Amino acid sequence: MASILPASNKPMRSDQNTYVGKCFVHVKNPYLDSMDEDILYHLDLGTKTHNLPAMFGDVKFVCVGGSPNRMKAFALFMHKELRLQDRGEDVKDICAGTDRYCMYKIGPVLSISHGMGIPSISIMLHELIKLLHHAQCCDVTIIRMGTSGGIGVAPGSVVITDTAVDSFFKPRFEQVILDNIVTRSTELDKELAEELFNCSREIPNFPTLIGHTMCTYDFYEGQGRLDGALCSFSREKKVDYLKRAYIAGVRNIEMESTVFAAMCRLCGLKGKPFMNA
Ligand code: R2B
Repeated sequence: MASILPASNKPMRSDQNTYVGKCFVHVKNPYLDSMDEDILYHLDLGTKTHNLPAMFGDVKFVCVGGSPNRMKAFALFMHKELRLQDRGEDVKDICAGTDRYCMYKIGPVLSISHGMGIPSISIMLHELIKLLHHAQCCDVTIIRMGTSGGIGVAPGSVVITDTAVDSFFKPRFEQVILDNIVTRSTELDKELAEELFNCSREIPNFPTLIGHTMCTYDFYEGQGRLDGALCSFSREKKVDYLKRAYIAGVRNIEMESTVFAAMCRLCGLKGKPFMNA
């Protein structure tokens, strides 16, 4: 890699995001290059205060999940699996200066929490994508490992998402930009889904399937729950909706997958939500 870096230490790229077969993480913001400093507010990192290429340049896998405790547990698990030399207790929260998200780096793996819902994961993804871009990371795979509600699957099953769909069962994410709605595709990497599925088959008693994941804006009314503070539909309407979701190929419901799929796709990250239903 070093031999293809020009003196500026910025990789030369044959187009916006590739160089000799490598896929860089790219941003689509013409203003960023002219900024003197990029502060990643919610990660407590920045281009002037931190040497991002030295800290993160070797990252190949990013695993994200809602809860900070779960992502710390995953980091410790990865530390054990990768048999790293340093002690597990040395796994430190890189974002400890903020209580918005937590982040752990274990060799080439980053483990990051994203909170609940589209707005929360979207803020984290903007800053994560800029971080990976500034760090000149290439060929990065990102996986969301989350909890979800299963539809017509055995409790505890793992659903590997092939397509993230919205509440109308459509493979799209509608981003409000100023006062416009911009529709973005939520297609995910099919090969990665197959690869993960094949891995799951090597593990005994690990019920896993590939299916669509529906992403809602809300945990209660949006997911047909009868126990929220507000509920204006009948049990029959709920069951009818969930049946139609099942027929459309939906096997689980959560609250982050559409924006995750849309943003990762636009910025050159091979992405996949992977969830426990
Ligand atoms: C799954 O679980 C959370 C709600 O309880 C939300 O983040 C999601 O997608």
